[in-house]
Amino acid sequence: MTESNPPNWQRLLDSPPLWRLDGAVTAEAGWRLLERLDREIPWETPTLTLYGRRHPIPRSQCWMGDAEARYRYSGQDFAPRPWHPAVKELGERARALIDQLGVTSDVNSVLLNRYRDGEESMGWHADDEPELGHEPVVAALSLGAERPLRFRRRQPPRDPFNVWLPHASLLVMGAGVQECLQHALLPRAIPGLRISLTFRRVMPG
Ligand SMILES: O=C(O)CCC(=O)C(=O)O
Repeated sequence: MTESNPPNWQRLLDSPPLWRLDGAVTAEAGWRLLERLDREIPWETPTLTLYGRRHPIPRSQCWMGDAEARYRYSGQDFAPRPWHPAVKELGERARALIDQLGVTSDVNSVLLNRYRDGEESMGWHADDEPELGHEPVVAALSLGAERPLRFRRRQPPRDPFNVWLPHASLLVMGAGVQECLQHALLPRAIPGLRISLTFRRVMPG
């Protein structure tokens, strides 16, 4: 952690900046939220076309946010679902926490991802869609099973590394992360449900 960081935030990478805060919500509140979101979110499993064949994504997800926060992801257009009250509250909490870092995070939307077990995953990508604007800040709240988010540089040397995401932690990917790095949640023999909420700002089109 560098001196300029508020207490409790861990600075995991200097450039581009990556921070993690453990206990962004209490563990107990986090377990209740995990169970509630699992039950109440309208989870979907869209299909992707890869080499001309359609495949369901290996997880389920839900795009949620302000009405104007339309998002294109992997070639598909997602209109946001209206905020679930618990998710809205978490977004406000995430925003207040990110403010402590002195970075701008005008959150207006969130991608929720649900991984039923370690076999479910998300492949290499960067959150660099044009509607996220220049150097977006993306913050991921993790609930449930602790899994590593793997990062690598876009250019050689790739220098891959893991960031473990404990239950109730908040990872903040600051300015430049999406331009310099890719990330993935790779399959891993780790049992248990995990839900992540990746808060972001989509520029109204
Ligand atoms: O589940 C995670 O922590 C990763 C989610 C992610 O990479 C994304 O929403 O872009």
